Amino acid sequence: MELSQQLRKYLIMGTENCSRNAVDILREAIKGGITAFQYREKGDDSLRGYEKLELGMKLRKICSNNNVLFIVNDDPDLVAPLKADGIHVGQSDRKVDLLRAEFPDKIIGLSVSDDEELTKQSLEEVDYLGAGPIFPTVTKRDANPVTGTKWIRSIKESYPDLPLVGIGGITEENAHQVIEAGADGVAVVSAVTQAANVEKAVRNL
Ligand code: TZP
Ligand code: MG
Repeated sequence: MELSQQLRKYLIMGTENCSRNAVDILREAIKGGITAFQYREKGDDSLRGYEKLELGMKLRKICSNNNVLFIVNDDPDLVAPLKADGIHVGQSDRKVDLLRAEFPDKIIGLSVSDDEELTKQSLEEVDYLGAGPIFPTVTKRDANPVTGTKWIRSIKESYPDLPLVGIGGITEENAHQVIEAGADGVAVVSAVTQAANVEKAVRNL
């Protein structure tokens, strides 16, 4: 399957985003039809060290068994032990050209939040972009200003062949706007992790 198709319904989460067992949430989300998963163990109360690796191994296995892409957020040291399909980084994380040298065959995703960030790194080394926050979000405390869906259209005009997912404040109600603007997929945290019925929430996206 093309990467752009595999990024269609992209769940991102770590324990801080979950008010119950992350393993259960991932299983339910897979039943609902997510195509990709990002292990983003981030924040003051997040797991570290062996515990982070241990949960990652459980989530990785579930993804492998269900043909769901497994991407690790901003932790190069976890890529090999988890046999991750790729790594996703933000602007202040390890630079993509260094990552590419380290991981020639892995998927590399980069977060961008404005036009300037699109020019700061070599996008030839990037397999997909995560653009946003498209809408207001409460999940990322240090999020940059919202971009709106128009920006997706503008990125796609400049980089038509680079797969792109929208992120930030995406819900069952507004996901269609992100796709209509030209995104290949939607990346969500709270719309799925906080849903009363996770499986249904994914289906409705
Ligand atoms: N990057 C930009 S917005 C965001 C991240 C990780 C958080 C998205 O969370 P939610 O709950 O889907 O708005
Ligand atoms: Mg980061």
